[in-house]
Amino acid sequence: MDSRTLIVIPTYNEREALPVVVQRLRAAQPDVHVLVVDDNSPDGTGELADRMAAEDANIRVLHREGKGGLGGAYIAGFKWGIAHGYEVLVEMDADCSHQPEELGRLLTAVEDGADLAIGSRYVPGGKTVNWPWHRQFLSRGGNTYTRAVLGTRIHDITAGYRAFRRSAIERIDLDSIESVGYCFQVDMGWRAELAGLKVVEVPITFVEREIGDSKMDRSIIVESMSRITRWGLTARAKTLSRKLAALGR
Ligand SMILES: Nc1nc2c(ncn2[C@@H]2O[C@H](COP(=O)(O)OP(=O)(O)O)[C@@H](O)[C@H]2O)c(=O)[nH]1
Ligand SMILES: [Mg+2]
Repeated sequence: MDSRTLIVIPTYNEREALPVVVQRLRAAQPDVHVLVVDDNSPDGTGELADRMAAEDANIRVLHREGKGGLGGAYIAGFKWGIAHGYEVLVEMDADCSHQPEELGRLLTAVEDGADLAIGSRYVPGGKTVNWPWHRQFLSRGGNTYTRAVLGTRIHDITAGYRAFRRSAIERIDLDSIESVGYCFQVDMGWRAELAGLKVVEVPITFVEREIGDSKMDRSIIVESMSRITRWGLTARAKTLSRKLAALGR
């Protein structure tokens, strides 16, 4: 895949990490285009991204007013990508946790027919490197809980390294997404499954960042827990009322 592929990189205070990930990405996949979605980072990431874009025609920058969460940043980035005619839209963190050298695997999965390819830590061959135990615990626990509550078949539904076929995003109503934080990933994965799209998990090695700080915080966890629980209960109530209706017939 090529210049019809857009890599969306959301940034908040990633001044040191951004040039590294972009350089590795340019080396690994010289033809893809990059859209940095910056939320007015106080550390000047937005201005840095503008300078990078001025020197490289394949880099663009979307500036948002303030820290609005990962979900909103991706929705804005996807809308931009759809409007600009890209055929494949990729999610990638700025901190090199999603190794650009592994992007080819995701793109191949889409070429081979996946509507959504997820770079997964929890399928055979997938792993994490240097991730503190509490993050591993949270991630494993979050995925186990989500699988139990939503009944999803995806093993790493919180993963943020993903490639979407354009038509897959067009099938999902982005304007109806309320998830603000990292819960956006679960939201998109589940919606893709419910829409009957072909979701494929590709093993990746997730490497914890060496530069900058994590933006994960308690509010992100609380949002995920409450939304996922609500979605699960709503889905169950719907199934139950369908069954009751069938019994009464
Ligand atoms: N634009 C934008 N990017 C964000 C926001 N929150 C996190 N990010 C970016 O999302 C990516 C993942 O965040 P990170 O802190 O590495 O999360 P972690 O890997 O779960 O610890 C990074 O590129 C962050 O800069 C936000 O509110 N707005
Ligand atoms: Mg990270």
